Amino acid sequence: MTPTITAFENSPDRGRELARDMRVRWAFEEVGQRYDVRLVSFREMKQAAHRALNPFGQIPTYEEGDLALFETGAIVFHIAEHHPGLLPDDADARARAIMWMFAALNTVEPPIVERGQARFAEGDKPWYEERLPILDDRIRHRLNDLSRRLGDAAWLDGAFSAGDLMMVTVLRRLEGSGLVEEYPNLAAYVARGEARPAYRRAFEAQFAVFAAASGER
Ligand SMILES: N[C@@H](CCC(=O)N[C@@H](CS)C(=O)NCC(=O)O)C(=O)O
Repeated sequence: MTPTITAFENSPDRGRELARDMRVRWAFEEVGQRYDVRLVSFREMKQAAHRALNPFGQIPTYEEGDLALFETGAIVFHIAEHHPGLLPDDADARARAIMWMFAALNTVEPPIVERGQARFAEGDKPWYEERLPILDDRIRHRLNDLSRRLGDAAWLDGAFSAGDLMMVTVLRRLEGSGLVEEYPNLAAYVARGEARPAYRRAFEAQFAVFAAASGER
């Protein structure tokens, strides 16, 4: 059965690969699983039919037969568990790849989300300019440690895994901030992720939705 995910009908990021359906699309592309996409408007996302899939009224969601999932961590993990290619066979390496998925979502993403939300909700407030360096330093705190751990390695723990997929998409949310560029090994890590053919295919599919909605190419 072909799974169906939801995505923004008109993404506020203007097709810059930041909407979180990108993670799920990328995972599907890495494992070679076809998928369908149902586009939803902001209004639809907040209505009962969508909230039955995701009580928080967000995208993406995942449906396959009787199974409905929300949270990109859960969705990517589900895809990785059911297809070869995103989690190592060795039990310990597999546990570490899963650990990196959690690290991306629980330890690295929160300060990045806080920065984005501050710009959205407080960008026009007098304190915003003063607050921004504090938020940036919180992110640097995480990036310092991540950069040190990654060192010269291509990926976080041996071969590319769902942990890298999640970490790259989390770091991409810093696009335009200049923060990742302060760490050449992290910038190269993100670029390596973006250069993967599966990433490119996922991006093209996601961008096509934005281009069709906006008339851009
Ligand atoms: N923790 C959730 C976050 C989902 C999320 O924030 N989705 C955004 C799009 S990238 C959204 O739906 N935003 C609209 C809203 O929250 O109203 C996940 O990883 O799936």
